[in-house]
Amino acid sequence: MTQRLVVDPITRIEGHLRIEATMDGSRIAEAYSSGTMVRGIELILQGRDPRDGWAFAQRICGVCTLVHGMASVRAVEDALGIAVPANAQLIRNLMIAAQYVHDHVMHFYHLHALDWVDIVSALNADPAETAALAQSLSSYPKSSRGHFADAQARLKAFVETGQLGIFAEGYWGHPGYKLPPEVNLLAVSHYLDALAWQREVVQLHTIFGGKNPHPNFVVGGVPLPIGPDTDSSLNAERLGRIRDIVGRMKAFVDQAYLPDTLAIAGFYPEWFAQGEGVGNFMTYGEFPEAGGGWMIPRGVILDRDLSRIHPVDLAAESEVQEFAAHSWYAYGGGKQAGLHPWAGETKLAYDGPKPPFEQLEVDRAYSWLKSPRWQGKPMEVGPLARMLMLYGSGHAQARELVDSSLARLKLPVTALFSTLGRTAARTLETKIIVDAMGGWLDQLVANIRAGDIDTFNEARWEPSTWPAHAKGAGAMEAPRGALGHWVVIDDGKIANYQAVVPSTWNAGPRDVAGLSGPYEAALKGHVLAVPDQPLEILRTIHSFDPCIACAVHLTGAGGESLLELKVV
Ligand code: NFE
Ligand code: MG
Repeated sequence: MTQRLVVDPITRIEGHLRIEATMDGSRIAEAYSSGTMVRGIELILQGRDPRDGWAFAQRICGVCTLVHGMASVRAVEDALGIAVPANAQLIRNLMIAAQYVHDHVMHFYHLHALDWVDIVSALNADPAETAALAQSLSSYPKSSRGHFADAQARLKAFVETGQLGIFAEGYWGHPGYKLPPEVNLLAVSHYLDALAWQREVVQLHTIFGGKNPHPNFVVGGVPLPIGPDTDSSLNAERLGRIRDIVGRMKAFVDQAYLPDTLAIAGFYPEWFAQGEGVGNFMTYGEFPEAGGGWMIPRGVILDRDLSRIHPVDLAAESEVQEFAAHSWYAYGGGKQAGLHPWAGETKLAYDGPKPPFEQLEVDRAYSWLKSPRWQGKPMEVGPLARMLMLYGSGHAQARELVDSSLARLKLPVTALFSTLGRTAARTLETKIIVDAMGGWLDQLVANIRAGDIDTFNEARWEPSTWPAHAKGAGAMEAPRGALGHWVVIDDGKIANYQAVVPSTWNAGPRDVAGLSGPYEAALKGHVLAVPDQPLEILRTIHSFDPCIACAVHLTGAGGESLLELKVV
């Protein structure tokens, strides 16, 4: 048995991810990505009313809390030919955008920053110098010496009691940490500020969708009437609160998230030259525009060639397929086939070693994730794919943001194909999306003023109006990337339901041809400075913002109990 480095669990992610790596000295020769948790939501959906599907599908995840609801209603609307009123589309855009801004800021400060920020070093910072640095970077108001001294005191209290709590297992003092103490303190302080900020921004979902996480949707629109002054409708007072929340989102992105990303990235230029992945990128498109198309286009980029964007057809059997050659599923009558999601299967068949085990059987099956492919090729999805699509298609703000950020960091555009390129792309797309929110809100208000208060299309609500057999594909860009739900409806009920999810594209195992997906490809070649503190693996894996709960859409102590899901 070849000895392997095992990192399990990868922390500061959503879900359960294990990375194994064969080493060539201190260099990663081959990496293996395994989702170690299985769920059964695609099975739970079978037999249900398609109008209810979103409420079940949305429970796939608690981080990207609305995206599976959104993809589900779009899949059913596609199957039944339902058009969505303009106001509902604008409200959906605002809700999706709020999800992005919240999720990306939280990822940066609470999940990813500690790969670059040594919180113990922040104890040695001079709060006055930190304040001077912060004030030189932006107009963020919480930049006084006193604010940083308070943040440092809170941190010190943690450390002195020996209770670093959620910070306890960090690799503090690892030679890979390069930030001066003052930058570390700045980031730690914004980590704490972002915790408070997110409590306010989720209120956008509670106003438009009743609650967060998991706001409400409806097939055919949004379940929110627009009306003057009732407690349950969208009125002038609530629109005013939405505008206030959008302003708070934008202020934090402009004054903290964007400047912090660039300031921290500037200390790690070598991370703009490694961790790329597969070199192919895919988007499904998002933020539908009134005249058709999307703000972020749909397409595929192959081999880094930004001059050519290939079209993507979600209904074409030969384009999006999932393979299970190295997954714990029985599949397609054999393990070699790739299945389009309308014909997709979820048949659990664990045949791996009995846990706890030393290492995965990587020549056989080693993950609960499948391996999605586009025309047989692995694709990276997510913020980097979207920024490349915007950049390649000539989006003016994207060009300006990418070019000016890279110029400031003295890096070429090829630096995007990297670990920190991915992280920077996430920040830059947040800026583009938060800036677009004001325009959608203005449009919504203008429609209402002009007398259009329609938020729901009831034309095909009754199952008696549906065809006996229908198929639909619902796509969206979730924060982590291209998300598709494929539904087959027979006689008014869901006959088959398949979700092919961003983290499945990025974190899936090798395919039938032995080709790695983005996580595995991105880790290959990393050199570990301290092999029992694999900080480098965390940096690159976190740059994708994993969500394995989504990717393997009840864990039991024994695999046998999982079969009970089939009879729900
Ligand atoms: Ni559970 Fe998700 C997003 C979706 S994951 S977080 O974004 O879809 O890959
Ligand atoms: Mg699936």
